[in-house]
Amino acid sequence: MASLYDRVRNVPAVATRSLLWNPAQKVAAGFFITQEVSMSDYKQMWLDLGLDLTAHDGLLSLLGQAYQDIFLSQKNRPEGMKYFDFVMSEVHGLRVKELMDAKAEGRKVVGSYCVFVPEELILAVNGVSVGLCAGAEFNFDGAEEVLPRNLCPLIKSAFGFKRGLVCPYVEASDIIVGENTCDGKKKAYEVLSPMVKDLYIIDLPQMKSDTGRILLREEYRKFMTKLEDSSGKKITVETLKKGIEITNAKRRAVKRLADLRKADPAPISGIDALLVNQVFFYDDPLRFTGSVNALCDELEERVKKGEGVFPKGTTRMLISGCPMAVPNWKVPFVIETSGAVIVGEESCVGERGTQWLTEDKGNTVDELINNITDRYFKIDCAVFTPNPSRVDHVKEMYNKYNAQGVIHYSLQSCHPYVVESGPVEVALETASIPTLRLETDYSQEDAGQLKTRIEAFRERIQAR
Ligand code: BJ8
Repeated sequence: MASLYDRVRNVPAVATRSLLWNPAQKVAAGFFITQEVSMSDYKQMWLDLGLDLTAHDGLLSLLGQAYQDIFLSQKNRPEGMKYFDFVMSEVHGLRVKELMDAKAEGRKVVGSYCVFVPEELILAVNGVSVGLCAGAEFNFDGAEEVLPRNLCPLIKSAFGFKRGLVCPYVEASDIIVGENTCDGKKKAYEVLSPMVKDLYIIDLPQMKSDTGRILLREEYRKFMTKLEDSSGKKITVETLKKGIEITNAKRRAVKRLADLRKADPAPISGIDALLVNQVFFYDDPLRFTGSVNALCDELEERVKKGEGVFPKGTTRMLISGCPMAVPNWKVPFVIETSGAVIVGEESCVGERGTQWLTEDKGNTVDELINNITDRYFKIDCAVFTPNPSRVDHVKEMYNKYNAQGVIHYSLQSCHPYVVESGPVEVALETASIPTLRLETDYSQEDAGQLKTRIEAFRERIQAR
């Protein structure tokens, strides 16, 4: 089967750029356009960033079609999702233009691949934090020229995008922050280093011990210095408190959204809620927070009226496992087209990444760094050993969201999550929580097989 990279090169010119909406569609979506940017402006921006325009146009076109099929074809979508449709329609356009404008004002764009990179610190130097492209099977041939074939698709995707010159975020980043988490990422950053202008690595502990916490705090202090040196701005109590406030507000908004999914019928589909959690990593934080809260206002009304996206009584699933970066929508789409609704994500693109707030009390930068360390040290990524709080969190979410089954999702060759999936399944099944373990990649080849297994799992739940 042709890879996404091969397919984008064969997209007819007339079909290109369908992901970018025209102005009338933007107005219809309720987006306030202060500045109209022409297509030729974008083209020049992408050229200036060094993108491969042919491959990039083809990629946008295919993503546009996928978006239409997966998101826009849903019934009973909340009106508030139009904002997120708009953001996605401009994810390589207007949002990148905003980043370029921020850079022109002297602000630093900081790209990353992990939720251990504290946005609070980036905001404290008036920087812009963005997640980098790693969610599609794009140019894996190019990635496999420098990486082993049997590596996690998320890492190969990051290299495929970079080497195929189609990710404007990685090209716009002044600093790319890597982290010593899994072995795959840790070693891949060594290979990435000569390909990007400024790669900074945060060392992370592997155990939740006292020394582990000290290491994390020292690493965050060093990262703070790196940001100060790069931006020429000193972090103060005031700027750091502001960064904490903005980041916490984002987290509160997505927690509010998560809470509304307790209702039956679910007021929003899992695939739309996942999209909101994905946009979390790209959008302007204040605008994002306002848009999520507006969506929640609407969902509250739906819950009061007993309205939902699927009929009351639809089988409720929780997803747990590896993060799903844009446009990794395969498994949620298969679940929600197999007679079930997803009511929560125990994932870094979901509650694992957002459940904790950062304490904002403190009179010194040092005290605030301690608060940031305390907050991030609670993240129960499977790279930690042992990692018992993750199972506790899955159980808690299962009860809180009135789920009926857990689908554990691992990416192939992701050793931390694949290995941990066994003990997680045992712990959940022992607690009478039906669990299905899936291991997949970014291709579409196993979609049919996944559907068969998910439908059988749903039937097993219904027969209880
Ligand atoms: S905190 S989950 S975002 S490391 S899927 S690259 S673990 S082999 S993405 Fe992650 Fe940070 Fe942990 Fe979250 Fe490695 Fe697994 Fe690939 Fe992964």
